[in-house]
Amino acid sequence: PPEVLEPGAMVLRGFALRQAADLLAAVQQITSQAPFRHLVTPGGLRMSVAMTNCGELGWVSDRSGYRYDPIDPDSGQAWPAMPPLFHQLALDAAQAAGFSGFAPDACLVNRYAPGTRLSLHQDRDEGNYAHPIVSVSLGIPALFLWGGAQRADKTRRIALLHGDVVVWGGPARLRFHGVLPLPEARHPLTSTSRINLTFRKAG
Ligand code: MD5
Ligand code: FE
Repeated sequence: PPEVLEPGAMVLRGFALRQAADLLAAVQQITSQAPFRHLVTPGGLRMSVAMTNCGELGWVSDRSGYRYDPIDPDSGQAWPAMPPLFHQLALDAAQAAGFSGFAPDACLVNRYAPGTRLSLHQDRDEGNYAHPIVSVSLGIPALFLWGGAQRADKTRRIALLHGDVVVWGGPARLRFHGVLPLPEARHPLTSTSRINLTFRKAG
């Protein structure tokens, strides 16, 4: 049964387990075209999470700011297409959480190595906050930080394991959130990494 964190935010434990190996094979295919890279924040800091994208739009950051871009700035080419398996999984997970007809045009692929963290932030670069965000966790488990509407609000820690899917929508869409430093561990499919796929309708 879906675990409701609060209205609009649901954890679907193991929802992507069956497809996990195929998802990771597709990530390898994507990164052969658009390799993982460490983006720089507008403030000039190198992000510890390594990122790439697939789909019509990709999330990028540089000294000029954050944006969704149809072109990979490293290659000058379009991002790799979103595999049908990714699109279907995001659609099915959103549906299971009560959001029908989710049509993501962007999939951010995040790679966490041991010690990598994602500091508390909101996702505010998308055009329409009425669309949910679907997040798929693969590989090493992470502790996710789930906060409130204000940066200073109290946070909860939620363990996200291989195959877990979270849907963030409605009133939960703009919560502050982050990821604690990834522990040293081994996973048969990802070695020492955690991979997170984040599906959005950005355009
Ligand atoms: C991750 N990634 O585990 C997370 C999964 C990111 C990011 O945060 O921005 O790449 S997505 C978690 C998320 C997304 C949108 C809203 C909320 C959480 N939320 O309201 O808590 O790599
Ligand atoms: Fe985020």
